[in-house]
Amino acid sequence: MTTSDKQEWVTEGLHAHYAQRLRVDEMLYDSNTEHQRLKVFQNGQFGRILTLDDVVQTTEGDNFIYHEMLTHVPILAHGNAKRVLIIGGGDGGMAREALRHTSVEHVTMVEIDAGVVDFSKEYLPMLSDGAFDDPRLNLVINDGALFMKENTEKFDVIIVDSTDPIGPGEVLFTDTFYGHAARSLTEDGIIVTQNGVPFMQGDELTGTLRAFQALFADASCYLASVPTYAGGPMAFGWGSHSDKARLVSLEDLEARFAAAGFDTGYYNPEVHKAAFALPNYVKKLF
Ligand code: AG3
Repeated sequence: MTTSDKQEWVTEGLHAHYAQRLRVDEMLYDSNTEHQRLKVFQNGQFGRILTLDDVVQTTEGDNFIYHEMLTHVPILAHGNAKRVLIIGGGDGGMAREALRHTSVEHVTMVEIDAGVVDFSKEYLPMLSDGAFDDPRLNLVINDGALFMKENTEKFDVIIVDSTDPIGPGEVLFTDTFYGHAARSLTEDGIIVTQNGVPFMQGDELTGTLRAFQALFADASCYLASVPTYAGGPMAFGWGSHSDKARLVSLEDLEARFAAAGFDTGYYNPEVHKAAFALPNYVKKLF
């Protein structure tokens, strides 16, 4: 057999009329967990890739964009975030970025699938990069919606690092879940959510932001392009009981980022401010 005969690809099954295909240089893991079909494979462009039900969740190469934008934007906009809640995020990338802030005292991470955490530790250790060993991290294996419903703690920042609203992730897009989350935020707290690529999945953003408009004084979204979430920039939902954090000045962000004292691959205060500039096709979705 020649090499080309052996070429193997993963075709993403997320959209009805469009697909991306990723070359599998080596399949490292392929099995069913209790909740989902999980694959980890090596790709020449993106490094290690994690898929759930053949939808790309994260890659070694481009995860920094997604994880930095869902952590540093709300944490630095808040300015004094001590308690952070991550819903989902079993690969540990979100915890890694949240814990870079020495001002963050406590991160609770609620992941439904213990299998994702175990396999990520083994096959994607660069994703968590030690986060699972940080004493400030409290890892809870539970259904995020159930956790949120029963939660009595208040958080400064809530990050919903979900899959798309198919399968186990669906409950994380409901009004009920967002209602419980709104009640779990401090007065100046912020919730951010992953809302897919609005050009391809406009309903995802519309659904979340309609719910946010009913629950929060400030409901908006911001954008970043993540290469493996193909189809244009991805949208992140933003909800807060006050617009103070969203309207933070560039000067304040610069001072806070300098004080935070760590380096990033994507985030900087100018990108932070610019991410809230929305093209009309996105504005029209909510
Ligand atoms: N969670 C977001 C996956 C979104 C995939 N959606 C898409 N391609 N439109 C990623 C988890 C990383 N911690």
